[in-house]
Amino acid sequence: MRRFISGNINYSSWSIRALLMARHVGLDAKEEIVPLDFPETTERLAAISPTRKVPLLIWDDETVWDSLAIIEWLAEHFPDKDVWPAEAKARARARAISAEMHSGFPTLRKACPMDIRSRHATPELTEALKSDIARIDRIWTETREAFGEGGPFLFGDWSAADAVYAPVVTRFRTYDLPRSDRAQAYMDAVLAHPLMQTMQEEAEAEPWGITYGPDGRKAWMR
Ligand SMILES: N[C@@H](CCC(=O)N[C@@H](CS)C(=O)NCC(=O)O)C(=O)O
Repeated sequence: MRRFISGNINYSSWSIRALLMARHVGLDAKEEIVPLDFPETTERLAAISPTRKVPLLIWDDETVWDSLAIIEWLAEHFPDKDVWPAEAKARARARAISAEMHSGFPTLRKACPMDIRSRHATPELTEALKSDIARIDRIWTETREAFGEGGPFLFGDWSAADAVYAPVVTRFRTYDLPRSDRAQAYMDAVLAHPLMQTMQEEAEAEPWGITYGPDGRKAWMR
């Protein structure tokens, strides 16, 4: 029995990174959503996830948690699906920029929580936020310049690196963050990808909302 458990498509950026790649490889798994920030959420997650977090891949008797670990699992089990770029230098760069996203950009994450279907005012562009934004713009433009010749994505064809940055692309759109023309062209390609179009539709259809207030996050039914 294979199950892929994620949080809300609209809000759970870690979930959609791994889910995009699960769908990219055609993973045959039952997709389930545990909506975040309801009173029962932690208990529901504790019953299945050692970290009480999503995403989570249950693969027969193996449980894999953490978005990057799931992506690596998919890369191992679907070697013909080009989860990472095929060429070694490109693959190394793809892993480096994905690890950088996974462990960094706390200011951007805090100031601009993912909310795919909504549009919000641009937050105050503090030096820390400007620095995160500039670094991301540089990652997109430099990677495309060095490796993107064969197509519109970071390494030409769609890869895990694009899935890792997809929630950042939607944040740039949601909060209308400043970006270069080349970053905009990359964003347009990501947002037009069929897997992203499907996620956009799913995010719009979800019945759950989350409000970010001074007392933390609160879930509600739309
Ligand atoms: N490093 C983890 C982060 C996972 C994470 O923080 N997931 C959030 C949702 S995006 C979560 O499950 N939160 C649990 C909760 O809010 O109760 C990964 O990459 O998968």
